[in-house]
Amino acid sequence: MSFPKGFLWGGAVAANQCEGAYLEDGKGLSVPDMLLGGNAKTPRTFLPVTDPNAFYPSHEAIDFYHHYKEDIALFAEMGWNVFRLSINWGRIFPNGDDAEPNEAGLAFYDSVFDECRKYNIEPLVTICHYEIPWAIVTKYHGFLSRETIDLFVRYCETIFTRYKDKVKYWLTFNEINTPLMSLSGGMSNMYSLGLMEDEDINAKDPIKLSDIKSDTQHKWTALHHEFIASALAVKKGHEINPDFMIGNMICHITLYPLTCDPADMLAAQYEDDLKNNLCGDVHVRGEYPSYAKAIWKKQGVDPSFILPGDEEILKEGTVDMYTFSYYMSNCVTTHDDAETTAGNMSLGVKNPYLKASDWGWQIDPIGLRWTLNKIAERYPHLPIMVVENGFGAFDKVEEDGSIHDDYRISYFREHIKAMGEAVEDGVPLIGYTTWGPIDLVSASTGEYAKRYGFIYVDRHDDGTGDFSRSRKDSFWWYKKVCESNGEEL
Ligand code: BGP
Repeated sequence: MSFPKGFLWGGAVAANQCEGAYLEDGKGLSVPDMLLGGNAKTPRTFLPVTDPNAFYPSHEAIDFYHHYKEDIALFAEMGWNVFRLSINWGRIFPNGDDAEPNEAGLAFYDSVFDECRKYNIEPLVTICHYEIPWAIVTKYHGFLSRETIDLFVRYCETIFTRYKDKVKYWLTFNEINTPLMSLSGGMSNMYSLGLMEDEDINAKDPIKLSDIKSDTQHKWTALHHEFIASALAVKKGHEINPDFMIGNMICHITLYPLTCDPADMLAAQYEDDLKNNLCGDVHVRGEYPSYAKAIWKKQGVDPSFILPGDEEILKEGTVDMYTFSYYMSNCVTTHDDAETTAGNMSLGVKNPYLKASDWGWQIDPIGLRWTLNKIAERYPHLPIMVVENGFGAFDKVEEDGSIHDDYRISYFREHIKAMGEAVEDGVPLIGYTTWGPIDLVSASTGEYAKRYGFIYVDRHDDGTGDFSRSRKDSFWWYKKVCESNGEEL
């Protein structure tokens, strides 16, 4: 494999899934702080923090807040030159609309970025990774309100100004398209848009995430407001530092027609446009694509949320790079007898040629090569980065403390090979950050047991564990990959 010189190799985490310290140094509550744990069979539930005996995994997570120096040293040992992390909005503006930012929160990320720089690791910062301050949900219903656009832009201006010499790469919203995925409904509306109805906000008993109510018109309205917020942020960022590279972030679940029935082909095209393409088209081209109107018509949506002036804002705030997460693919069919499968907030049809993880996510490295080519053709010359890819699995710790995760190595080997082939195909791929390089809390299930890391963390779903870190076999393997620029797989 020959990856371009200077290719970015590293890993990705989100603040709410690793930091813990959920109320420390002035941080306010954010959406994930309201979520209890679940597992592959039992869905996560939502309960506004009222129950002192309940276990909220994000409250302590893996305590990155107090272990970041040790963790970044381990990342450096693997030979990384990039680390994707998110800033937890609630550390900077605890209530979202505070008059002044929280200095302790700003100082924390100063230290994290300084630590990265010490090892020549470039931080890649997600500005909002499912971390909308809870007060913005209760007071403004998240991005349903246009006031939240201003709150977001002020938050961006604050961090862009503060870190303008420490951070070059930024992503506005993590997986902005998940509210358009079929399984997500209320769950990703809440996660992604901060959108909840009062009845759910005031729940006294745990609610299954899949039961959180969602309204289609509200969803599209809030999503439009995120597009506007993202475009304004890009514009503001470039005013503060013209060298900033600011990207979007799409959850790309590659979709194939199950059969060569033309009706399946058409259905797959519709689903692909809705779920994978629409958000990227708005971010990259600065306008809604032609097919958006047909989707809104089909879903009974009135696009009157597009106000005069919005179209200009979208045009002026197009992104500098396209980034996406890639874990799996799904099939689409119009035939009734197909076997369905769920994974990564999406419901799909099983692909008879693919195996799946213990959580049902279908493993498809060739799909990554296909997807990279598709994106490169759709948005010519735009730099592309794969900013999440990984394998959630149960790990077994041997008596001597070693962890032989060859299944994880083989998942990564095949996906990195596919990226190398895509580079040879001509795709302008500039970097790769694996998901959860250190074990952390799963977003969909809230588990610790669904482990992604090269680094094991002693922390478990019953709340036990001493947070100690240790290297899995995959740690040594990925170190070799990073140090050889992808040549040694
Ligand atoms: C993506 C999210 C991440 C992450 C990952 C793995 O959708 O951006 O936050 O968690 O998926 O998913 P899970 O944690 O549910 O296994």
